[in-house]
Amino acid sequence: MHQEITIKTKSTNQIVVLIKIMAVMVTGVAGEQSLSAATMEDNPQNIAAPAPAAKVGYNKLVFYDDFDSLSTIDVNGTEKPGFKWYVDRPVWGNGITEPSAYSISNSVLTVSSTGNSAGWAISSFSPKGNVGHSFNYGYFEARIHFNPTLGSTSKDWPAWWSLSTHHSKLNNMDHWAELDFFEAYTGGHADYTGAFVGSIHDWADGSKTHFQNSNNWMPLSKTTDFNEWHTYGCLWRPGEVTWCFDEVPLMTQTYSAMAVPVPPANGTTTPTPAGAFSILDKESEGMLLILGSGPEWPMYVDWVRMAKINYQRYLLRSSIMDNLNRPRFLSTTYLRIKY
Ligand SMILES: [Ca+2]
Repeated sequence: MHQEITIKTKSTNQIVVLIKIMAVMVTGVAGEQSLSAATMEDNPQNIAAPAPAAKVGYNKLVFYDDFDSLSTIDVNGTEKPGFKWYVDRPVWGNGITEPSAYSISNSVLTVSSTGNSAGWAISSFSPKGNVGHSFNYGYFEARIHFNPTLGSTSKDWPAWWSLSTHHSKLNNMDHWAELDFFEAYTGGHADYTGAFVGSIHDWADGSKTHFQNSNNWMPLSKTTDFNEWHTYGCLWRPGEVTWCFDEVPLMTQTYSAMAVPVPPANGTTTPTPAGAFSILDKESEGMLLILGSGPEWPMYVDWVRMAKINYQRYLLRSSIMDNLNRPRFLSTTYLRIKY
């Protein structure tokens, strides 16, 4: 899917109207949610976008954490703005993730969970505080290692994933999406097989209706050493998700509101209905990012990166106001949104 919009104007009145349109388009089409200026400033400009992202023009890093200190984590559970990671859990979860479940040493995050949290330890958004960062579309990547022999010891497993922010905040059970970038999936207290498990979940009707991509289970090479660093990535564009291991594409799921997804899904009804998975692109509040595992099975994370199209300059330009609080545009301007 490809969309390009170009608007040119010359009159001041037109520009004011356009600025309002741009604000809607930037949040609604480009889909960035709640990204604070502080976070963007924290992103080192000299780090290139990951290759699978740059290849499709997602060349702007908009969320980044090298885990150099705990200062990016809301360790006190304030649920206030200013952090990249929060420790409260979705509204149906009890308590917060305790400090024993995460630590940082030598620029590496060790993360597990406090238990009974479905692998949710820290999240880019605070569901209870209603602050943080959620995303629509982009390339999501983490550099991770873990011990693959601990599967049988643990109810949960290393996971780097995302969930509907709206659902996490309100526990709305009508219809919501989950996008799992990578799971060392075991199902609980079982050996890890060495597969890259990457999934889209289309949940509805209080979980009674569920579709999941049928190609979500991709065995990796038998020689893969999970104790070594690897990158686990997921490229999400409108109607298309591709999972990547060490930046090499593994599998792709396409979908649309009007057609049966390709490949067809596994789920509660067969054949797969048209429109399955398209809920992912309709999440108005975006998806929050989650890192976690079981208490017995820690996951080590060097960094997290998230890249998407470079539209920041439009946000910056539309935020320049004169002393009467009018947007300042003195010359011809144009808007281009491309994805
Ligand atoms: Ca690091």
